[in-house]
Amino acid sequence: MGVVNVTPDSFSDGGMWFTPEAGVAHGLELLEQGADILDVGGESTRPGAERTSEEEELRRVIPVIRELSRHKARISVDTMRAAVAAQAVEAGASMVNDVSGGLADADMAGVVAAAKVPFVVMHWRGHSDTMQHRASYDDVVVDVCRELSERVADLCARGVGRDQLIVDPGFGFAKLAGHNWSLLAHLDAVQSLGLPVLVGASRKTFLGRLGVPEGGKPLPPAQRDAATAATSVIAGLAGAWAVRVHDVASSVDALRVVAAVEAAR
Ligand code: PMM
Repeated sequence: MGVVNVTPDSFSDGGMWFTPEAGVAHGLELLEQGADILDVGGESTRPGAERTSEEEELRRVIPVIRELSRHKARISVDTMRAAVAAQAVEAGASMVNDVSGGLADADMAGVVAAAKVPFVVMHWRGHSDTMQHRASYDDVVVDVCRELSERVADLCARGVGRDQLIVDPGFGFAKLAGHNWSLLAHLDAVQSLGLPVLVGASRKTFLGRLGVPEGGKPLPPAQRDAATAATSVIAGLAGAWAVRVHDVASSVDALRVVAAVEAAR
């Protein structure tokens, strides 16, 4: 899954693909590199970010989705808003990726149930302006799996089919570096929820801190792609359904290695 952020302020590539034309061109480039799905988002969720208005989010994502879907791309919309999800599906998206797992907008479950499209349920504890205050766990792996299964039960009770759901442990969302490493080390626990698993570790700060002395500045996001590809290998070996990445080419290569090794077992 290749990331198309149509935002001025995403932490990893903010502003680079902000016009509709740039967003579409970037999406096409990711398809060339081997992406199976394009995840189009119009609201930054970096730690500390404030919310984008619904009107602005729609203005950003709908033209890009409409144009990319004319190129037969499989498109997911990265949104926490039911109205954006509904209009994105009308414009050609065939999947909804909600970092709040349906918690941010009470109408999301109904929209997804009616649209009958796959729905990514990410582990989430609150909006970006406050989420890092909520990074407290007894056992991060146990707690994240429990909270994800509660979301799954709630969504199913609201009419979403279990077969529509994909789960994501939410790297970097209400997580400190140690929490992210524990989750990456125990993806098998997330797999044991019995649903497809999406891993979104790409370019996140915990990767940029590797090899940097305590208190030093993390590597800039664009220099985290080799580390990201390593997380794609870990995800692939754990049996993840997909990885959500900014640099598609390096993760496609990494996953080809995993596939070749699996075939040789
Ligand atoms: N991370 C970001 C945005 N959307 N969606 C899912 N399912 N999982 C993630 O980990 C995730 C996401 C933030 O990263 P970005 O600003 O680079 O898009």
